[in-house]
Amino acid sequence: MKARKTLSLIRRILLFILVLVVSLPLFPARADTSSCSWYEIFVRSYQDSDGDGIGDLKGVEKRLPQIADLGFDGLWLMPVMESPSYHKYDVTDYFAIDEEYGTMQDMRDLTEACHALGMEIIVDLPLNHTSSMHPWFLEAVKAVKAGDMENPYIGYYNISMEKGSKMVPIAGTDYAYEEQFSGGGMPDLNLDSETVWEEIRKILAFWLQDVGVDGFRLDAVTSFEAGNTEKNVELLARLKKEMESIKPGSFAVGEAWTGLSEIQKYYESGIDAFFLFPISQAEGWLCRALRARTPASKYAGYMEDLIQALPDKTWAPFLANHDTGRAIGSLQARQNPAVAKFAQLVLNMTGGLTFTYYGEEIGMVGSGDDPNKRLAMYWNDSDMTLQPPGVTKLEYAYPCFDDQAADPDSLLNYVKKINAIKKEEPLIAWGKTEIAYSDTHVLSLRKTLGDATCQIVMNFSGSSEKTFENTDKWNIDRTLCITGEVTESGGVLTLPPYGMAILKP
Ligand SMILES: [Ca+2]
Ligand SMILES: [Ca+2]
Repeated sequence: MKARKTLSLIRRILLFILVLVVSLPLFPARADTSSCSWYEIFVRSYQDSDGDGIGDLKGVEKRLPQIADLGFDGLWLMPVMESPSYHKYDVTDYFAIDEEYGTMQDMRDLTEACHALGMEIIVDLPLNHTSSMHPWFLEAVKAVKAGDMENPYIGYYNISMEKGSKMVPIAGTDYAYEEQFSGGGMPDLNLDSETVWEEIRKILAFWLQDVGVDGFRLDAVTSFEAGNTEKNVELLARLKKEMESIKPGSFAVGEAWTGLSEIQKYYESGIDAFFLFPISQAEGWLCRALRARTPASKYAGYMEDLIQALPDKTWAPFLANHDTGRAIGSLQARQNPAVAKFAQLVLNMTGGLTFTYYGEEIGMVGSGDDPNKRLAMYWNDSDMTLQPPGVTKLEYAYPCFDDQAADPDSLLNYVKKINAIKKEEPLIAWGKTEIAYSDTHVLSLRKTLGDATCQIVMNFSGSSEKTFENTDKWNIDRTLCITGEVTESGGVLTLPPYGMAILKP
C-alpha cells in the first residue's frame, strides 16, 4: 500500500512538472538537424549573373551548389529589399527586391533552390528604421510641413519637438525626427505604434509565407528603443510570437551588438539566437586567446563564462561580419594560414550555429571603412563583381577561390573539412558543452546530446606537439590536423600543433 501511495505521489509530481513545462511560454528548440553552418552573403559583391558587374540573386543561385558542397547549410542574405543605398539597410519597400539584385521571382527561385539542397535561407530585416525615401516617411514629413499633425504617417516615426543628438530637425518646422544611425538617411520607426505593428505583421507574413524564407536576421535590435533593454526584449518577444503564429518553427537571429550579460537578457525574448559578439573581432575571446601565452586555458575561461551565462541557449558564434574587420587581419594571419585555419576550427567546435561571412573561407582581408569589409568575392582574377563604392583599400592576401579549391591544403578545403565533420557529428553543434579539461595548451570540450557524448581535444599550440591523458580510455573517433597526425600510446594522446581529436566512449 505504502509503495503504491508513493508511486501515485511520484506520478502526481511528474504530471505537475509536465504541466509546468508545457505551459512555459517557450518555443520549441530547433531540431538538431536544422542548419548549423550558416553563410552570410553581401549579394552585391558575390556573383553577377547579367553582366552589369553588380552581384545579384541569380548569381547567388548559380553559386549555390558550390556553397552547399563546402558544407554550408544555411544562407543569410544581407538586405535585398528595395533601397537607395549600396548596402540596402535603409529600405524603401519591404515587399520588393531591389532591382539591382533582380526580381521577386528570382528570390522565390533562390529560396526554392536552397530548400532543394536541404539549406535554410533567411533575409536581413531592418526594422529599427526605414530609408528617409520610404513613402511612409515622405508622407510624414510632407504632413509635418503642411501642419497636418493628425496625419497617421507621422505616428510611424518618432517625430516631436524634442531636441538631442539623435533628433534631426525637419526643415522649416519646429519638429524633428529620431535617427539613431545619424547621417545615413535612416529615420527610426516608432515601434510603439500599433499601426506600425500591423505593417510589420504584413512584412513577416509576406516573406515567411508568400516568399517562403525560413526566417530573418534582425538588424540593430539594441536600437529598437535605444538604451532600454527591457523594452527591446518585449518588442522582440512580440516579433517572435508573430513569426511563430505565421510560420511555426521559423528562425530568427538577432544583432545585439553588446556584452555577454546584455546578450543573456536578450535571449529572454525567445528569439532563437543572438550573435555572440564577445567572441568576434581582434579584441574578442578567440583572437585574444590565440594571442595569449596560455591560449587553451584562456579560451577555457571565456567558455566557462559563456556556459554560465547561456547554459541552455543556442549560441551563434562568428569571427567577422560585414561591420567588422575581417578575421585574417584580427588574427594577424596574413603570413600564417595555420592560425586562420585553427581559429575556424575552435570557432566551429565551440558549438551552436556558426556564421561565416562570405570570403572568410578564403581568407579575404579588409578593415577600416565599411566598403573595405565588403569587397568583391575573390573567385579568380576575371570573374569578380565591381567593388562597392567608397573602397579605400583594395587587396586580397590569400589565393583566389579557384586556386584554393584546387589546393588540398588550402584554408578553403580545411573549412570544408570542418563543415563535413559537423554535419556527420551533430554533437558538435547541438550538444551541451562542458569543459572536460584544460591546461596551457590543451582544451577538451565535452559534448552531450541525449545518450550520445564525445570529447573534442584541441592543441592550441601552433609550434609544438602536446599530450593529453586519455584517462577515460575513450576511442579516437576522428581527427583533423593541419600538419602531422594524432598518435596514441599507453593511454596518452599526442596532438601535433593545432591538431584535434574527437574521442568517444
Ligand atoms: Ca547583376
Ligand atoms: Ca529605434
